[in-house]
Amino acid sequence: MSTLVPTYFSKISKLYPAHVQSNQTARYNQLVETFKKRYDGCSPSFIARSPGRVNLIGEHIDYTGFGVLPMAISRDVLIAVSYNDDDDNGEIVVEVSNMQNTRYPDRKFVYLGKERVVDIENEEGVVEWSNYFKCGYKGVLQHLKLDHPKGMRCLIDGNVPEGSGLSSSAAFTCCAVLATCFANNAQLNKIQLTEIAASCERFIGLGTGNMDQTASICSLLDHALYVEFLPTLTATPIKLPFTNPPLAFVIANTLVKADKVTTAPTNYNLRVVEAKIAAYYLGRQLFNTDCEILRNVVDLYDSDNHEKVVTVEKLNALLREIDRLFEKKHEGYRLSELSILLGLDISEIKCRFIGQYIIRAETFHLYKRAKHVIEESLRVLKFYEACVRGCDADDEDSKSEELFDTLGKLMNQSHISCRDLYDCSCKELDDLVEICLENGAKGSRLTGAGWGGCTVSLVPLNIVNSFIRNVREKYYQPRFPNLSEAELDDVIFAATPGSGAAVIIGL
Ligand code: NG1
Ligand code: MG
Repeated sequence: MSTLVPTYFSKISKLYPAHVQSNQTARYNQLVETFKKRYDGCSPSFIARSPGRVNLIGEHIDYTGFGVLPMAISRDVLIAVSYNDDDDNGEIVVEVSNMQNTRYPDRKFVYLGKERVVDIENEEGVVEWSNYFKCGYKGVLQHLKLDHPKGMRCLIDGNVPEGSGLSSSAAFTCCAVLATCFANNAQLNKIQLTEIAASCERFIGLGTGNMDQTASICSLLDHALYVEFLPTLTATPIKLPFTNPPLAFVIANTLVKADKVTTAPTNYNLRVVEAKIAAYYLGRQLFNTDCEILRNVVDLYDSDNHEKVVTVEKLNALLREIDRLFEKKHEGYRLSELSILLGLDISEIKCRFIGQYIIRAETFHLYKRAKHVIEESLRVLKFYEACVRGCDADDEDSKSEELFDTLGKLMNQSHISCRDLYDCSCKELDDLVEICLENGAKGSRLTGAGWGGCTVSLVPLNIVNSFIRNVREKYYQPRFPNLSEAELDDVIFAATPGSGAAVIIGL
């Protein structure tokens, strides 16, 4: 297995699949023109870009330490940057402006020194757009510890649909990381950039996994990315077996906005906490050891072996224990019951597992969350193997049919598990998945955090156009009759794997 750490300088022509090239050139030119207007005729010195991603399989398991399989898409965030002089008081100033500046008003802030860098205010229920920039900026400068970083003037253009499970937030923070690094001449490779980016969203109160940042930064054009987090972050580009059989991934947005920041206490952060508590309980019961994440429990199955490979056998062994050990399966545990189960005071539980996160929960579903995580990890292994096998296979029709079915089934099982065990689906996602399957998708599932946002469907290439037409008619027409053609192109589209983050100079 090769690990790729490509450098990040690139040309627009190398970043996007052929069918979206021409639009991109116009878009970059417009960004440069608007930059000049906004900043007194000054031209940007460089443009940083980082894409959104679609997760093909492996949902809600990155923060438990298991491998996932996303791919970057062509939708991305661009940040055009020029340098800024210190102001009259000698302060280092950063200005951020957005192409959509009626929705996202201009902001300006000053550098507050090596440790503090910049203050990020998080008001519950309010999303301040510039915080995503500040996150990346702060992450990089805390790492670099510069005495005098460069002042920056930035203009941002993003076209990843927001709150749709396509990682608009990671695309933005990753792009801010890259822009800040490059502005300050920092020599970091893509894995280092990813590690900084991955730790950044905590500044806005989210306990995120690292899948999105890795996909956004490390992806390679025409490849999906198999990402492993332990023992070290490894990003392996994999060819998708898609010329034979001819398959495509179609992304469809439910148009239910899944705003992860405001719903975190009952949704995303709660799942992170539940999965952590489940790991702790299993670690204590099975190995008499304190575990933080479920992957650590799996590793204990052969603690003598330093390789620590996740295998089907180990995952199956843990699954049997999960079924045996959790008495309360579908009703979950109240905090007082957890206290007895874990042998910890409520205050200890709060301090150890909840920490700085705000959580609102009546019951904690340890069984369902653990079962999903382990079964989903099994599906990722199978999906990965099927892709590798598919690329090696010769072109017999029977083999391609078999591959369709294998990948499709895994995606369907993933959706059902997200819906029934992880409780991260919603009615619209379930409806859309059903419509996609009824109209010829081989597999269909929610992608990203869930609770709204997008589905991803595996569709035979020869029916992609009719598939999109039918889903438009069955899902969008009755619910959103007023969507324009252009809007519809934005809510349902076929996606090919795009490239990861890059810096473009000399425009
Ligand atoms: P989205 O859907 O982009 O918010 C989130 C997490 C991922 C992963 C998925 C669920 C962030 C930045 N991303 O993605 O790390 O946990 O949910 O698989 O929080
Ligand atoms: Mg996100």
